[in-house]
Amino acid sequence: MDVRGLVRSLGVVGSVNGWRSLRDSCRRYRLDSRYLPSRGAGRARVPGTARDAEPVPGGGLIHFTRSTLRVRVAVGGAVFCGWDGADPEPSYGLGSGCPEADTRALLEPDKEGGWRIVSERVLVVVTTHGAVEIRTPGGVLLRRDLPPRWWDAEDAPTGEADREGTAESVGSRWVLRSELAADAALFGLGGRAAGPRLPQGSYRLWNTDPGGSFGPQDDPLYITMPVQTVVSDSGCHLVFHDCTWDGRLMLRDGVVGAGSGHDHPAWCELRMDGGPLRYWVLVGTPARLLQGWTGLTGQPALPPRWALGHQHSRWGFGNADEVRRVVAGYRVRGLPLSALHLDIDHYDGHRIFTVDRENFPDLPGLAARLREDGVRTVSIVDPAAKAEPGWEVYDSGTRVGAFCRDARGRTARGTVWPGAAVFPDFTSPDTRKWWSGLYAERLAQGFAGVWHDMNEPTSFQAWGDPSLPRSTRHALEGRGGDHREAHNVYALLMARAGYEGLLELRPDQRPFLFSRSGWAGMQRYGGTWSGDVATEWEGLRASLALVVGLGLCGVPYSGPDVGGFSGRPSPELYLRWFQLGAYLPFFRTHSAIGAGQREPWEFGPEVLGHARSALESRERLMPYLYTLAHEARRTGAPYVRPLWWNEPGDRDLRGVGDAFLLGDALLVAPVLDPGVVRRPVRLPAGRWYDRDTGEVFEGPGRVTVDAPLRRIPVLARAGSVVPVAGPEDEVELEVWAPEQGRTGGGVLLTDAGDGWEDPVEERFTVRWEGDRVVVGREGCAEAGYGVRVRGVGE
Ligand code: NBV
Repeated sequence: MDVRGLVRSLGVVGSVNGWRSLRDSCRRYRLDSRYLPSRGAGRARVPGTARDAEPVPGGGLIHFTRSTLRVRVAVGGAVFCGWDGADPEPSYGLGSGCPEADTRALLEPDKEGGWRIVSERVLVVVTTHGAVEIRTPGGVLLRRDLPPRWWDAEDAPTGEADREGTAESVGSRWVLRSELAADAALFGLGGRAAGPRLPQGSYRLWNTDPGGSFGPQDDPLYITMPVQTVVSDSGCHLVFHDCTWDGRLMLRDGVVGAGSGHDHPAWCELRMDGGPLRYWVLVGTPARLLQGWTGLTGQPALPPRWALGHQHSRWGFGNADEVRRVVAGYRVRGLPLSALHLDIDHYDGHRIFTVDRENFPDLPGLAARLREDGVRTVSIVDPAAKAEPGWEVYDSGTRVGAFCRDARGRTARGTVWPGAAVFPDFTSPDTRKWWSGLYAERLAQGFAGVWHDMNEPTSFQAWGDPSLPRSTRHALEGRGGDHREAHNVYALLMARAGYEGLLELRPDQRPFLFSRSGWAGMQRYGGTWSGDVATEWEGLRASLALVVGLGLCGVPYSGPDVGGFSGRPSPELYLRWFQLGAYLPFFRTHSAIGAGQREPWEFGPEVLGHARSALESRERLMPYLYTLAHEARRTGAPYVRPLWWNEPGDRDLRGVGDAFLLGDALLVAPVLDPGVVRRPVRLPAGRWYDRDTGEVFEGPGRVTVDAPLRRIPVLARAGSVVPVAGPEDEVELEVWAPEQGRTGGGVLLTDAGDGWEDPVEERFTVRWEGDRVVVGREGCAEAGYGVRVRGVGE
């Protein structure tokens, strides 16, 4: 038994819930061992030898003695590979179904004996034994998937739902090993604290609440995704294994020029507990990969403009007076605040979609008054509902059959904050519809957005996985199945229900939603945040890793609990976290109950002064950040990008985890260690200016930059145009002189800040005219905005 888990369940969640979770763990053991099929070791099945192939639109079906492989290239260049009859659909990952086939892609016999599918952006070679090679159109090898192996399920489950005769499939376990270039660096797999470049090791694909707070060594976390971006000298590619089941990826680095001078390839091996063996591959530059990926899984939701401002939260505000006091604290000090978040302590007895009327007697009134000061309110929403007959949410959910059932067909119960709790089955369209309607209550309370928590889903357990039993039944859109298949998409589908609900209830406004857990495609509905990151320097580093890694998985809007979730940060740690947060898309201070306050004035006058400058820098950058939000929606390019984004061939940049690009124009080098006032920065190619001092740095290479306590280094790329907010909130252009003989440019996207109108796009050009830097706007001679040219004679 996991002692940490037991202590946690008996202590932290209160002794009644502690004993409950002990009982839950025993019940889970009984249910899972009785109703889940046992898995013997058995002999693995492999595809055998290729017999023949038949062309189909976009590719072909290649028949082996013991399996079939479908290869299909879609318009836009994404390649689908499906073994053993696996089709692209149904899929929870794909945004709007399977893209059309690119009928120009051709199936041909390969001269080595196998088959090849030739298309515009990628060449797929299938060998006679079932290895699949992904090559550039010119033939350079990017990835070789060895023939897969399957272990077919021996026993069918004996659960209730199977007697109902659903079309449920009992997945076979499978293993797929892939060889990658010797210099390959791997990114992604969801939110991984050890990243952004994933060190060799083993990564589980099972959304997990780590319990307590986490640091870089904790894995897996709340969001796992079978999505990898691989960067190597020979090119970049992205692979999405579209399988929601539990699994594990083993990763081994390669060795360049090992021993005898030969390279040892890097490799990874994916082992899945079930589900279809199917995957998508995209090939191209990082920008192309993200464009293709969000083309496949959906455009990122555009946050309303206010969601890019500073937001503040705390678990334990306690009552309306405390909320008013905190907001007034921001106001009297002249500190900008965009939103205030209410955690579970505003609920009535931990019941979701309720309000504690004693401590928050008039929440709509409070929200309206805050709104007059420009502060929105955001509400936490947990999925688990108190199992309490007579309470409307429980009763209405029961009436529509919204809650998950256990393997015996009884309503599945777990333990969360309200004690005994039931869990909506978001894999059922009826449940989603019912759940969507519940958000009307939140809107009536004056909330402008929602924050989904505990949706891995978490159910306290005395030991083992803190979630529902794996034998728990799910609708899976009518196909039927169990929690092994539904667990990883639980939060994704909760987000879908929440997003659709908000959209239907308030069609003129963009839903603002962010979710702790999720899966491939979650960007369609909103963003995410770090979860309970530890209040330590290591936690600060991990929170940046998460944001960069998630961006490469198509989720551009995220950020950490500034200051860390647990414990009280030192003033220096708080300040450095705050300074980093000011350059991340989601900028929110938050803390655990009892972990002290995170308001900027709680750490002394010096920190307050520097936090104020960080807030001012954030406000000034709003036009740029909002442009990046629109670009993320249009192109999938995250606001926060790794330094290798434009130069994946620069190996030195691939391992950088302490700096990032914010859009194309800026490079942010936060301070992630104590006592640091100067720090090294690995620069991408080109000229860079310190945005504060104007000091010039030349890349590529390593330079040292000043990082005094009052600011973190932010460098601007030569030739860039950064739209910023002037003193009256009017847009100004901050223009950085291009290198002599070079040109530059930038873009500004503006709209009403909410709603669905297309943005106005303005493109700027920058060039030298003699010894003057001239800024123009496409279609006009003049820039049309106030221009401040920097980097000339500073
Ligand atoms: O709702 C309370 C917390 C919340 O403050 C935090 O942000 C979430 O990540 N929540 C987790 C549940 C309690 C965790 C101990």
